[in-house]
Amino acid sequence: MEPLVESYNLIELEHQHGAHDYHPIPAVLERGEGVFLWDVEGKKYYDFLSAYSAVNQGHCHPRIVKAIQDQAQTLTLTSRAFHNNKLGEYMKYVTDYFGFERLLPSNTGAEAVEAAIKITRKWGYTKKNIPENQAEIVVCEQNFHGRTSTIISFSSDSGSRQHFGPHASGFISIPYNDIDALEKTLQNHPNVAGFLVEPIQGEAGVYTPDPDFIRKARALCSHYNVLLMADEIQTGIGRTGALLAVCGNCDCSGSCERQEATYIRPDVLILGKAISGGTYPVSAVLCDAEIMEVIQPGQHGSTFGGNPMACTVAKEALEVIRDEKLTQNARKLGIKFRNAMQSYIDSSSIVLSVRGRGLLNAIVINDSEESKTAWNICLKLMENGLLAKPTHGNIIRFAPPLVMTEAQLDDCISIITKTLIEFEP
Ligand code: IF1
Repeated sequence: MEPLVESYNLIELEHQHGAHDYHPIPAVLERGEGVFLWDVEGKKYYDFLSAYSAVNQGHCHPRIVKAIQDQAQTLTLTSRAFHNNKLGEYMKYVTDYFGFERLLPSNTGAEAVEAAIKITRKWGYTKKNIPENQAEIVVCEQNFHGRTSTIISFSSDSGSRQHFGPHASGFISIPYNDIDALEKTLQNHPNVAGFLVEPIQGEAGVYTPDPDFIRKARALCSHYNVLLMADEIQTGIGRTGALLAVCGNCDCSGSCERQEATYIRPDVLILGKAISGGTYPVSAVLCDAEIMEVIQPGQHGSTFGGNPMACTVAKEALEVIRDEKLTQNARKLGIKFRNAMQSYIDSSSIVLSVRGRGLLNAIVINDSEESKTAWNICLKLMENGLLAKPTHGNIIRFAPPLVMTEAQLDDCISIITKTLIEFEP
């Protein structure tokens, strides 16, 4: 499918003047509202990526947009050299919301992961008495935690890592979802300060671990005095049908209030993306005071972190999640979506399986990782009015905004199944 003239020119402009750091689906978008996007030719699409789960509240949510507009006219940035009147209120709101004592503000996901690594290492030296420069952090194979030079050091993806060395040391990689490997590692490495984990691996293709993996990891971390660091940048804030994916196994319909016996509480919680509803880069690290106190003035910071725009927007975006019961909606629609896909798969030879939780799902295409099939399916989905993108060659991630209605989901299921049928042999 050839892009139309205006799209083509705009794509060319990027290609000629930009770094070739992405290979996007050829849709050139200019407007969004709720679950919909429009391209420069006026074609309307369902968004089934949500900017990698950043736009959980839907595009241009009127409440979030109003918060931005009002704050933009009042005060945008002070730096942390001074106080601003939004930061304290925001910190109180978010720590109450997620049940932690302290928040460290930052902008992008990778920055928050970096901050979490620094906090955890310093906790290791000052509270666990790990000898200086010996702290280790256990990570999982196929992880995705961002693109900084430290974070890519423990990536298992060669494209992310190769020729970007020398790489940072102090990370031990174990297979994901392998509780025995975690136990052995913690037994044999007394200098481990933290275990950094995604409750569901997004980039790995929405790889969902065994239901008790995180629970057992929690118990092991407590036993070995290791901080459980949950990267909920992609999975958090309603996406998986629970406020946080770490409590995805409890039966609270996403209304978890933490007194649930089944709630799993990380020691260090990392949030990004949807904390602002995808309108402004906002991220955060949350933990209790006993851990956060390792950071003292002059030891960490950011020009933009905690600015009044970010605080105002993120508070509004979190209120929207709660007021519109988006977590519960994600849970309900997710079940419907996977059931519909499963019944399609039962008589399909092009789709092997569907997996995920809430509205973070993926289908596995019956072809090799090197094949173009998933890419071609996504191009056809685009033609049929739905935007999604392959990951790992043969997996297609489906993650619409959480404001989707049941009728819209029915419409999308019919677009997806009609498209897939065209690829059946
Ligand atoms: C890209 C994936 C999603 C993340 C987790 C930290 C970050 C991310 C769990 C860093 C970012 C993104 C970035 C994006 C692709 C994308 C992604 F395909 F790689 F896995 F979402 F699914 N932790 N994820 O998922 O956050 O610094 O980007 O704000 O193009 O690199 P960031």
